[in-house]
Amino acid sequence: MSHTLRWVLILAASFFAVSNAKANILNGVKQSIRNFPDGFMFGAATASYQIEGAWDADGKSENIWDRLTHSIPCRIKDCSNGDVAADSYNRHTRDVEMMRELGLDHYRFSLSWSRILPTSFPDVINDAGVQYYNNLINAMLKYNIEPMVTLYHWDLPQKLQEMGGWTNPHVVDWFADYARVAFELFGDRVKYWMTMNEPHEICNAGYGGMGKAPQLNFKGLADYMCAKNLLVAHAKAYHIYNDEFKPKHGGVVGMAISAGWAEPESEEHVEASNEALLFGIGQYAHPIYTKEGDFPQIMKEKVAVKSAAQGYYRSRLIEFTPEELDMVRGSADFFGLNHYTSSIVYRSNVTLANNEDSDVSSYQPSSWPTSASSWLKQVPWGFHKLLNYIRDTYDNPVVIITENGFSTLGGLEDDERISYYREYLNAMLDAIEEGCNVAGYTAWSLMDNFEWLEGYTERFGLYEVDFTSANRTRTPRKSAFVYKEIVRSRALDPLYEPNTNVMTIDEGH
Ligand code: GBH
Repeated sequence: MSHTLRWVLILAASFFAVSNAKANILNGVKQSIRNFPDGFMFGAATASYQIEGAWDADGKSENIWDRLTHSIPCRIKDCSNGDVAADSYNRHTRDVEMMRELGLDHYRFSLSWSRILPTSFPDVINDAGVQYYNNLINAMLKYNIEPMVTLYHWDLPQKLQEMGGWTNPHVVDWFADYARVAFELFGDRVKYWMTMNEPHEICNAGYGGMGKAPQLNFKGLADYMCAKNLLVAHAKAYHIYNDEFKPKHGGVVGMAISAGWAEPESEEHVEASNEALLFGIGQYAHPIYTKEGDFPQIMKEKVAVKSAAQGYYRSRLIEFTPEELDMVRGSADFFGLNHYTSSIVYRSNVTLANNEDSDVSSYQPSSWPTSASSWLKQVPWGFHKLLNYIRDTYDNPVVIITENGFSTLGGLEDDERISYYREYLNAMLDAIEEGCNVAGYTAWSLMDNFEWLEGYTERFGLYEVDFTSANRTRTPRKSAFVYKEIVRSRALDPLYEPNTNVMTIDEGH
């Protein structure tokens, strides 16, 4: 089936989302099987630095996570790093076998910029690095698994960081050149592209705070410079693909935006909830997915007023030029959504301290089921509300859930993860029934991996990885068997109990 045709069918299918009587998994009152729409795509995701290892193999150069983990080792909770990680650079055959076992329609992974372009620029293309991705992509296609590729999942070449990274406006061209190289190398086979993974984490955690490399910790300034440059870089890559590659390859380009749902504490905090969403998802989605484009109006006003009161000569939020605004507006074929959790928000005192711009505070009640990650609680109704918000705010775009998942401390019996997946998929089906245009779902993660500052202490994998074994043995968890059955049957059966003795390769793969 042609790619465009398949896309049209997915769109049509979501309008006729078939579903049996609503299953009530939460209360266990009525347990029934719910079907997913025809053409719905199931996948799993990873990211280069988190799984590949081979940090300096075959000509790869240093990136900002290599630098962070090597220069300040115990910045990472278990003093670990991604030098070897799950060793996927040497194990793509096993990785593809796992995808076949699960029966995945697609696999989302990211490219390592410094593995493909060791100088950061297109003057030197590292054949060995390219070969690794070719091997991976070709093996997937052989078994009918659609590659979904993220160009940038947080591992910026170190040299570019030393020139300011995402705060340097030239990053627009640096990224556009890298994107072009990737489209040229892999565009004949890769039809789904994401430019960035989670701009909010890149800019707000990496430049505004200490949550991610490069830990610049310059809130309200560096994060806003990053945000603007990153959006323009994304848009430039989008237009390169759209103008030069789409005509021959017919693929699609989007971004994976992270968003939690912000539930108002009470009626009087509805405005705070609205603002939390505009400062969160809106900061990055509004410029791309609304008709008017640009950062949300309320955000522009708030930052401008505070900046003036603080004595700055101009708003800390960097404005787009009219040309940039046009370039960014509409620069996506789909809405990639990474969603994990929700919080309760309330209006907090307006403050000028520490460049706090949103005047909203949040918390998660301790009664919400918790994971191994401090920030991640199981709140399926928040997913449902967020999907409806995206439908209403961004004119019902095609949404691909590009990440969703749950962490444990390890172990093969992961009933909490199973419960999380079932309840979130159930909430997603509610949203689809209500007209949300969700075309696919991607579990985070295919396998355990380097969980950034948490090292290997928090595990998100459907497959457990033994990081102490030389060959990084992968073993399916109970959740892998349950996910496999969901993908096989295209249905959610809350009572299904897997036989976890033997994992087989799915028919058709
Ligand atoms: C994703 O980000 C990443 O794309 C992926 O690489 C990662 O492995 C996966 O999630 C699991 O973490 O102030 O302490 O509450 C998730 C993004 C990370 C955003 C945690 C919110 C909360 C930090 N989220 N973060 S905290």
